[in-house]
Amino acid sequence: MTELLIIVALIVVVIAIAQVVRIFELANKIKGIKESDVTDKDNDTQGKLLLTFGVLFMASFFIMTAKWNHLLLPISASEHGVEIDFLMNLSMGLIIIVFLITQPILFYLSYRYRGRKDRTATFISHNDKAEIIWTAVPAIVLTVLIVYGLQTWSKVMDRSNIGDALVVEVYGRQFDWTVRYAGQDNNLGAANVRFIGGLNSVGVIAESAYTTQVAGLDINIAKAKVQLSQELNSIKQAKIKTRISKMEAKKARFTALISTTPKDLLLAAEDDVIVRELHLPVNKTVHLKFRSQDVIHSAYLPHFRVQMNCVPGMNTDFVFKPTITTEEMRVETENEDFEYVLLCNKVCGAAHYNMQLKVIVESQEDYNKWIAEQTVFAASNN
Ligand SMILES: [Cu+2]
Repeated sequence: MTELLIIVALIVVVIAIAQVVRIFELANKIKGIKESDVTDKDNDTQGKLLLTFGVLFMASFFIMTAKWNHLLLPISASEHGVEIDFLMNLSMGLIIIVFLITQPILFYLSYRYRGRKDRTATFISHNDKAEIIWTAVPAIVLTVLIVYGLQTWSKVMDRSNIGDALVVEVYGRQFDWTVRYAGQDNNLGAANVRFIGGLNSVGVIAESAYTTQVAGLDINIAKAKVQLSQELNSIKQAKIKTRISKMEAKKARFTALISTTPKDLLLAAEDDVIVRELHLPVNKTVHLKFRSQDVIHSAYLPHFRVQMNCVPGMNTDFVFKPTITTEEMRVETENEDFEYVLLCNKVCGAAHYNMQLKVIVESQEDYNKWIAEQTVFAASNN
């Protein structure tokens, strides 16, 4: 009911405004003023309104900056992030300086030289000096920013220092993240979505998993065969046959994958560790490798200035070094509940908003202690 009343009230207001405008038009017609005529009074009003808008606009910039500046990210918690922040602050600084100079001038001059019957414009055909200045200055500034940006980017994406990096895989799917550590050998085993089965939720290709997965399939195939032999209804028989052939195809797929994966990779997979939290030792280079099961996700670690797409059927990665532990960041942000987080930054479906993973940065000792407590892949399959 209230909604209906609001709609009726709005319609009445619109009609009233239209009528007032109509009255003005008629009054002008009587006075002999054409609709297209602009009087000095009109220009004066418009000029003052523009100046008022300009003042409010500039004031809103300062008020919003003062009020919401604290919502920006805290200092970078990674080595390369400091450079990204510098580049960002440099660009924003330049933009804000230009904004603070040009906008007040724009609004003031529009007001100062508002239209008046006795004022005519000065005609200047061109001015070489002015044109050179306003072309050269932005061109130089932008070139410097772009070259500096490209240099920073190639430094951020540098792969030359990954020799002793900790290798970790981040696996995205609708709607959660799984983390796989490479284990003692720091070598991740191969993985494929077509190898997912039983407890092997991210499809790690390993003999231990193969044995369990195939054993499970064999039991189900045998059960289905017994069922088939007892079934008299032909429609149900056909259904069971389809189920059996699907399970046999799956078994063949597993066998094909296990037989085409090199022996050393099969072995490397056995000591992998699969968990639901990302623990990182501080001041240690991390080589994050990303995979996705279903659609494109984007692994976003805002505090480390890291983001990388996770694309199904493709391997992407990012190398960085965390420099501030969770504990230190709690002190820095004066927030004892502070936690680092990895978020999905690609709208990937209904529960995208909740696709996040807790990230913990800790000392090497704490990390070693934590990883030692986790179950290795070979053991988790039995
Ligand atoms: Cu996602």
